[in-house]
Amino acid sequence: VRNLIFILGDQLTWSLSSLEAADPGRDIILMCEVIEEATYAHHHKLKMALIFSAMRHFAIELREKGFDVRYVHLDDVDNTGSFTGELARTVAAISPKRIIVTEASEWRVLQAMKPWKSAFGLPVEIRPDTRFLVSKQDFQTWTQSRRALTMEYFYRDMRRRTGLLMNGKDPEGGRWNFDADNRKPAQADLFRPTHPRFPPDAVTRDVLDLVERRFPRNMGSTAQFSFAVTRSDAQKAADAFVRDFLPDFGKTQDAMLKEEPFLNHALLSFYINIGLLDPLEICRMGERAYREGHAPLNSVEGFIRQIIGWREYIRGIYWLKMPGYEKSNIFEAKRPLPDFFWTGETDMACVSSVITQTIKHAYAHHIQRLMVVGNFSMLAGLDPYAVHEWYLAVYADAFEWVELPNVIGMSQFADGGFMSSKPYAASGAYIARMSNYCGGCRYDVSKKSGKDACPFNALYWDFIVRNADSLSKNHRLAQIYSSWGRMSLEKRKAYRNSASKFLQKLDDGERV
Ligand code: FAD
Ligand code: DLZ
Ligand code: SF4
Repeated sequence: VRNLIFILGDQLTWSLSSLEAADPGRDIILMCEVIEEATYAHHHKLKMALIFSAMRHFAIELREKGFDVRYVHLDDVDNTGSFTGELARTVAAISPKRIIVTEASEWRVLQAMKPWKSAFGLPVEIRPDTRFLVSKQDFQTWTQSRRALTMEYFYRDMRRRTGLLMNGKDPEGGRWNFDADNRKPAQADLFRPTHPRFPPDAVTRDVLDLVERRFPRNMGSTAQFSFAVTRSDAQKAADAFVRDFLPDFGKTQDAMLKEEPFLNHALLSFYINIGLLDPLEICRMGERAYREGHAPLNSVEGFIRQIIGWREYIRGIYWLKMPGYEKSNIFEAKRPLPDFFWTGETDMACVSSVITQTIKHAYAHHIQRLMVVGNFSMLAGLDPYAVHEWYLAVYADAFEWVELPNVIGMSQFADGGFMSSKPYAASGAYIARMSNYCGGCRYDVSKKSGKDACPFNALYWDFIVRNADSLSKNHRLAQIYSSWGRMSLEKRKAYRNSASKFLQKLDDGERV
């Protein structure tokens, strides 16, 4: 009698807990493309194509290893359209002894798994997802006994736990964090290597056709598809990152250039999140590059911190706060997303550039997501739930467990500071310092108010003042409130008038 092993679209790895002790001669594997998953968000075409193609390639690998794989295509006539429906159909067809699955990474899907046992009258083994360093339980334990959930302390524990960049009990280089050496602006560099591209094979081309045919109105175009869709190609992308980009990763991590959307970033999150790459293995590759003298400590430490620090911490927060976290809205912001979120058509050169790049590549790097689109959304009082839905749709690496805390907690501060000690709010000066967007903008970043002034300047102060009830007791903002207090009445009025005119234009659907 057979086990039915159900593998989801972001579980494409041999080291998956549900595949432990799997027997090709006995067990059967189910994978399915279903309309419910394709439509719960308005996924970017490139995101959907990546997931379907990587699923199909993983099914081929499983078959090559002798597994009996039941692979349901989106277009199959009998496809019921949901995980539960497809499982029911398979159970009826093969009468397995039990179902084995690795827990879903998202709350919504895990909820759908819970009734399976009673629905099918079979044992259902939901195994933990061992691709993360920290279990949900361990994270919860870490949070007890703490007043503030500071990522930096969590990260230090992860360094100790993994031994990454450790010298016995001490951090390599005598410090845990080398960010003071990072955060530099960048120059366009014609000699910067280009990130590898992976031309579509026949399997991927079928998927691209499918996505264009079934989802013609979703964001983007599949014409430029160049993602890796197998573990071996994703590994090539990781090798190229460590070789060509990691050495300067730290220095340019926060910089933004309109000509270079990728700079020295890894472009690996999409592969890590669906299982093609193992996060710890990538960190070990980074550490090796440091030990061999190929990459400096500030870069390698920064990179490793993003993965064993931020990525794990974010996942911990998600499971701690779900369900309900998605509805957080401390500022009671209600404004719908402007149309330019779907077209990039705005005069704000920074926002336009990041959204246009997002439409083209289903990618923007961290600071573009946080300090351009995220910052604008929070300053303009956009509804955080709508902002969350947008982020979940448009980035190829977006799965709710990682997207939601980054958006609701880190970027919108909608949770009132559960995750961050102060909002990531900034005026145009920050964007001008870290990018080359402002030079080509119709707005003037040095002007504080009036119709040609950079909208971020007035919106920043409007945000601070409008939300004083929620923010003015935050000691990290004390200086900001005292600057406002010292400002002349006239100046304050000019800021608030400018902001209010801008927001009115936004509400009237006029071009801004
Ligand atoms: P790099 O900048 O090269 O970083 C290396 C790796 O570190 C990434 O591949 C990723 O695995 C990890 N990492 C870095 N920062 C974070 C973080 N804050 N949270 C989790 N992992 C991190 N990341 C996603 O994977 N999916 C999302 O849907 C997502 N949504 C985001 C939304 C907002 C508003 C913000 C501010 C950040 C979001 N991030 C998300 C985090 C981060 O922006 C991306 O992981 C990163 O840009 C991916 O590109 P990269 O591989 O080139 O990363
Ligand atoms: C994002 C996505 C999409 C678009 N389609 C599928 C699918 O057809 N089949 C599948 O198994 N997974 C898909 N996914 C990923 C899931 O929506 C979800 O993110 C994961 O199962 C984790 O909960
Ligand atoms: Fe963005 Fe303001 Fe600079 Fe224009 S001037 S690019 S709106 S920060």
